[in-house]
Amino acid sequence: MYFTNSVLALAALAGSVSAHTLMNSVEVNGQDQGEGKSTYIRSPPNNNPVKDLTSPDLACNVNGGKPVSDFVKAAAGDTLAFVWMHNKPDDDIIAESHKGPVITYIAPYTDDAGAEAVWTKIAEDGFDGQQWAVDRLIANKGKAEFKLPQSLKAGKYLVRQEVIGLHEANDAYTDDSARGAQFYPSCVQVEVSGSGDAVPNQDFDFNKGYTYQDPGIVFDIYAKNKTLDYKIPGPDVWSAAAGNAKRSLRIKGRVAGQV
Ligand SMILES: [Cu+2]
Repeated sequence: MYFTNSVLALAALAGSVSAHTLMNSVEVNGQDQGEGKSTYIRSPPNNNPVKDLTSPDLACNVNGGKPVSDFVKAAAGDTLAFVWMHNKPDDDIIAESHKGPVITYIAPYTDDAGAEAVWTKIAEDGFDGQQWAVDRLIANKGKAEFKLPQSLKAGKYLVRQEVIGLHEANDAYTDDSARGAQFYPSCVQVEVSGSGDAVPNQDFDFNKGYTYQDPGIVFDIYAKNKTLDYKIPGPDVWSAAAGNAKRSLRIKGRVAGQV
């Protein structure tokens, strides 16, 4: 009895202090594809962040190298929404404190963990002068939308979306392992149809391209003058996805940052 109560109390405590996040499902043009955890999403075992930039888990999280059985089927040009949750669908999504960007990348399908130079950025959302991408994620019930490039070549891909929590990112993880930016990467297996011929070509490697010298990774969100200048980490959005970027709030953010 005592044991049971202690476990419940600990579980409640854990739930309140670790307000992390996890991807649960995908929508294609507004159509729910059903729960995707460990079905078409290479889901990690829990909602904990990755903080070590040298870890292969930075690419597709823990279990990232374990293929799952299904693929989301979508056509080039479709609008996808990746849907996040804190612990269960339609909950508070992620703690409001976890302010930061939401970034989406694509790579040719691989059975391995994706910890290599294979990634291309297809969407990003940062700070628009008033709100962070994470604020919008919460307001949008956990849905982060982006468009698959119309010209994207048909085939199997991994689509990786990450939420970055910057609430403790004024210290680098290497200087204080209790702090540092919190990365929540999640990789979805997607089979794309269409007649395009654009092949993602940025060859970005998270373990090399994300560094503790990057001002988008070691950043003080509480310094108001700095948030206007927040630079999202990683390469620019791929040219084939530029139309996608134009519809993103990031452009408003750039304007706000320049005013
Ligand atoms: Cu957290």
